[in-house]
Amino acid sequence: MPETSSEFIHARTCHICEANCGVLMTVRDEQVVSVKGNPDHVLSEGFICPKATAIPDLQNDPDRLRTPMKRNGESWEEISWDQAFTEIAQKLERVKTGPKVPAVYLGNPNAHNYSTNFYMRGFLKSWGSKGVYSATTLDQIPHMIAQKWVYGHNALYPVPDIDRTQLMVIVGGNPMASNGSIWTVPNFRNRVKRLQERGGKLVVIDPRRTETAKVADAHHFVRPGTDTALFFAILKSLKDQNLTKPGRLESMLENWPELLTRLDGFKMDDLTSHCGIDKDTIDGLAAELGSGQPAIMYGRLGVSVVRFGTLNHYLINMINVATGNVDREGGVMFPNSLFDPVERSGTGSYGRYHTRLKGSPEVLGELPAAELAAEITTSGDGQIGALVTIAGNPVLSAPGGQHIGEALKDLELMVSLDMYITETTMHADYILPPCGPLQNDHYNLFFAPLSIRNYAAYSPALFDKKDGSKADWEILHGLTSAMKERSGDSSLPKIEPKNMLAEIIKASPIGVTLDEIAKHENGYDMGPLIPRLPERLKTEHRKIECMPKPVMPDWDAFESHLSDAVSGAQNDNFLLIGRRHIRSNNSWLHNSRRLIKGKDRCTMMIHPDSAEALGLSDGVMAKVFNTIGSVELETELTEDMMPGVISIPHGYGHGKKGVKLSIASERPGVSCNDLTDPGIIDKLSGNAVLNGVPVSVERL
Ligand SMILES: Nc1nc2c(c(=O)[nH]1)N[C@H]1C(S)=C(S)[C@@H](COP(=O)(O)OP(=O)(O)OC[C@H]3O[C@@H](n4cnc5c(=O)[nH]c(N)nc54)[C@H](O)[C@@H]3O)O[C@H]1N2
Ligand SMILES: Nc1nc2c(c(=O)[nH]1)N[C@H]1C(S)=C(S)[C@@H](COP(=O)(O)OP(=O)(O)OC[C@H]3O[C@@H](n4cnc5c(=O)[nH]c(N)nc54)[C@H](O)[C@@H]3O)O[C@H]1N2
Ligand code: SF4
Ligand SMILES: [Mo]
Repeated sequence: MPETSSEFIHARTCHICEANCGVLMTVRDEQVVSVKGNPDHVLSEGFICPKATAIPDLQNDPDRLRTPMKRNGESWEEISWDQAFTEIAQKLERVKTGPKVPAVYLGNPNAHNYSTNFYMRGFLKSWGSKGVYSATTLDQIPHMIAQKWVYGHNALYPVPDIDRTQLMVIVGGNPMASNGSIWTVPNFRNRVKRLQERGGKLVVIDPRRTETAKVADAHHFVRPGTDTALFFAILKSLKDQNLTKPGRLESMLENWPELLTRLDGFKMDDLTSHCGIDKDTIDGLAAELGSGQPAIMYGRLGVSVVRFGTLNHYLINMINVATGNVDREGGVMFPNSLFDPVERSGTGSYGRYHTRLKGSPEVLGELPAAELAAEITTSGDGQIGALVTIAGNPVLSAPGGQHIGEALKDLELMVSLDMYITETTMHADYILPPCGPLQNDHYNLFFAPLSIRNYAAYSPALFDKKDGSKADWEILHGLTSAMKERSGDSSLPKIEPKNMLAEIIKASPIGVTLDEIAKHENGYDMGPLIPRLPERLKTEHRKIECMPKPVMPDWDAFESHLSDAVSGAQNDNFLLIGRRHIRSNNSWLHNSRRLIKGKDRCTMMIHPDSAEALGLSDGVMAKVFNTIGSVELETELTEDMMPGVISIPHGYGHGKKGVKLSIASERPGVSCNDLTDPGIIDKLSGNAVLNGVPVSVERL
């Protein structure tokens, strides 16, 4: 409640991560003076993490750009929006008349900004790029393509119904730090407590004893990059123990017996020795998953950004099918969202065109970000000459990022929509900064289809844009209009995204308006998830496909990989994995003093036994290297690491000359993506391989 006439409470959704928590901001004299969790929010129940308290820091950060910037040699010049749009359109046209082509890189924050997306398609068309390189191919495209092949649509996300399950198995995810991913599950910690209070269990499988493993009932180490063997072993064990019980799904399955038969090709011993989890443990897990109770197998980044990422997600879905836990309360379920990507868009393309150099297929319109550097630097027809990056930082986020940084210097035109001069945008010719986060409104457009309840939330902007700033969508509108004008096309109408959203919601069969939703400051709750199959299936035969043909080449490839691994000698290399911290978000929250305080987080975690063999002790500088690159950073000894594995977080490396992040560069850290290999991808999806990377370690 307002205490003085100029003080009020502003309720909004935190836009930083997928949890979409409800926050309450006390605003006094046009300044946010406190940020708290909204106790009445239907999903987050009062929970927030420290990142939400940094939203005002982002709004007020003096390093945040307020006007368009044009490069002038080594320095930057402030220019007007009109000048920026006109010059960019002109220069793009020049590139297009030459032999080179324009390209696009889309970063993660685009998913958190509903309005940008309404202007994206038109922009991409005018910019003239075939497909986009994106953070999706550093992340979740294996989920999306597995869903397309199994359920018939890339947006049919099977969401863990944690509030009604009895067993949750998390493989390669750390929601205690990440707050959940492809799974909008705010207040994860308390949901786990409630699961445990009702006699249920959380099991974590991860090469690090993570924050999530520490609140779990059981944790098992797995050798990085070998979970495919684990998933096959669980399926095989379910079969051998007579526990495959799809139940009500039975009549919806296509090629189910064929899948079960093909499992006979594996020897259990090979599978268990490859992943490093013994047969008893696997049989025990299978018995619990297949006991008939509501149970969930869920995998995230640790099993996505690996060589067999798509095969992994297909197998996870098959385990949930085998135990009858797809489309079941307490299993994985399909949310019902007002903006329904399943009904509104096609099922997504695959292989309509291929990358020029490596011939990787376009997947849902996306191209592997791992291949971006080579596509810029390798001459020939189709070489990239102009690039726009929208809310992305591939130099720190993509494999072999240092090579992307070098490649960006070769571009004839580079434009970045970003509010900071980062490791990536420092190479741009123009940086176009969006308004501050509190000048945007918010709607959970992409996260409703991933949420643990059917719900919607709209929050208005807190501050206006009288300061002359533009939202991302307005920048896209300005650029598109300028490009259209130059090519003699009619101009682009400027429609408020909120109005477009209102139309979409009005058209939904649920029968509610955006105005109505906006009145619900605590979120508009439409209840728990409900069973929706078979009606929702979009495969041609309207069944769940258990042996999708496009997956099979990697099934075969895994079989030969497994036999090589089993017969081959162990090498002395370490395997590098990543990690996330609750006070950080990818590469871009390191400029908030309150978030970076405490000890340095960009360290190399290693097990004491592994360290001893190398003469490394706590705090000592180590060199980590391979054929891709080399970094030097502090050692952090911890029994939480699996021996033979090291962990370095991504998103650091702010020490490059030209970066303007004054707080972040005080403790810049190093980029683990200077070590990840752009030459290896998940073949089916084009996704990067960022975990399980072979490296050598030395004491400095
Ligand atoms: N080794 C390793 N690498 C990884 C990962 C890993 O686990 N390990 N994780 C991968 C994953 S999952 C992802 S999603 C990618 C992320 O990859 P990217 O999306 O390329 O990187 P971010 O660090 O999220 O960069 C976001 C950029 O957008 C800017 N930004 C923030 N908000 C806005 C906004 O509202 N508008 C605009 N225009 N700009 C904005 C920020 O300043 C920042 O420069 O990284 C991947 N890289
Ligand atoms: N605080 C914070 N929250 C975030 C982000 C952030 O940067 N910081 N980023 C957001 C983004 S873009 C995303 S995509 C999500 C990611 O969300 P999560 O996937 O939950 O987050 P990660 O911490 O990357 O978890 C991956 C886990 O996989 C483990 N792992 C690594 N390799 C392997 C392997 O081979 N096998 C197995 N089984 N496990 C392995 C790692 O040790 C790690 O614990 O988080 C989102 N939320
Ligand atoms: S978990 Fe933290 S960053 Fe994510 S939405 Fe909630 S408050 Fe924001
Ligand atoms: Mo991500």
